[in-house]
Amino acid sequence: MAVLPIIVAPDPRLKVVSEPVSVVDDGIRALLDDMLASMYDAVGIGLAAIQVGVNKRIVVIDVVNDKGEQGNPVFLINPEIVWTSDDDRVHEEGCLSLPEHYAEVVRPDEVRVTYLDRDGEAQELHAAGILSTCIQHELDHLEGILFVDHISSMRRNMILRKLKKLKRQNEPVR
Ligand code: GNR
Ligand code: NI
Repeated sequence: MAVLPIIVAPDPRLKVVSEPVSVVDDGIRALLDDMLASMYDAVGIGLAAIQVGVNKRIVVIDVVNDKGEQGNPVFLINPEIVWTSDDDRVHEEGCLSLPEHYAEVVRPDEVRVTYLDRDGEAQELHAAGILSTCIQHELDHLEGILFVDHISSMRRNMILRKLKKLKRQNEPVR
């Protein structure tokens, strides 16, 4: 297993629409394991493959339980939201590609999602609460969308400007 570097915005790679997986093979399973290791290393609850530079429709999620523990990972390949509730929920979101920035985002409260599991078997999942928010956040990544695309352009630009400045400061002097 390898811990892969996570791409930080602004970066054109985060805007790419990811491609469906045609066959769930050992290569995909190795990628899932690397993504999970990378997510735990970065202390996240979800990760989309595009965040480690792979434009495939693959997501790993492990939300914390009421004791703040992880250890129940879900692997979603070619996930599709097939139903959303009429009710919305608001959650303060973060993103490993927007480090140290948070904003409240409104999304449907509950979703049903179909996907292939790590054995390539078709599955369906009903999610509420933080799992629902996280699934929607990750599926956005597969379309090249970040949580800042759901907030005002003023707050989005402020966050992206700060991240851009940090990148500039971290660049070696030539
Ligand atoms: O670690 C993460 N926490 C989080 C909190 C609220 C809503 C969504 C998330 S996902 C995020 C990890 C990440 O960037 N996944 O793409
Ligand atoms: Ni994210």
